[in-house]
Amino acid sequence: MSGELSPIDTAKFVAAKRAVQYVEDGMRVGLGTGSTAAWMVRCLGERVRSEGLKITGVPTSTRTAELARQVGIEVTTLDEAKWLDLTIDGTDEYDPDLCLIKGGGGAHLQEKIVATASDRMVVIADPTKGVDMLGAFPLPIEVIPFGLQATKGLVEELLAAMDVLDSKAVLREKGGVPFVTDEGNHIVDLHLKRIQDPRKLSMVLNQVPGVVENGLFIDICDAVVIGHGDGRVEVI
Ligand code: ABF
Repeated sequence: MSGELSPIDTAKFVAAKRAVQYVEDGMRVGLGTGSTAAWMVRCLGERVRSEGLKITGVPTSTRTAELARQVGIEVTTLDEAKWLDLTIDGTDEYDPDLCLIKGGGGAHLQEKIVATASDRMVVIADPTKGVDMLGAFPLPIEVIPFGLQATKGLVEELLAAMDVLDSKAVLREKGGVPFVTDEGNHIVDLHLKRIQDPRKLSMVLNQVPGVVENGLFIDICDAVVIGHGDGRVEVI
């Protein structure tokens, strides 16, 4: 299959194919969201079909749930599963400490809940996601609709107080209207360029009333499987 794919899709495919090898019979698996995670769901479905692998999947978005059902993966809820053996998900950025920025797809709240309710989290990525310091990718925060503009203003004041210079908070839109998450909330993207202390920023952002969750994943990711366009795979 990888012969017909573009280099970037080959990278995503080989990372996904390698990561699903961590899945064992009987596992409860968190299924991530995004194009790389979609390759993982397809590869996992192939293992279910060809090996009779018996797993249950907990999706992190409605689109992942639909794809999982299409490829024959038994889908359940996190409440049904109670706890997960492994979560495999994509990312927007990873740094040398395996801290992540996620949420480009608008699903980071469910992704963080599922990932933290798992014994292990494995991230799959192409090399473009690797950075020396997080922040080039805008950091998504999920915000409830009530008082949205006030919350956005509070976040801007917080960033200024933290000397996060020339930062910008932008309400994410889709089709000219505010983007709506699976939970009916909105996303504000924080354009920060470089995040000196992601651990501290993650803690203080979630203290702002109205902020539900931010896209910084700190001490959650256990390994990153990096796929390359020439078919090589490395694990860090
Ligand atoms: C998802 O993977 C999101 O958190 C993140 O935005 C996305 C990356 O998407 P892709 O794999 O398409 O680059 O988990």
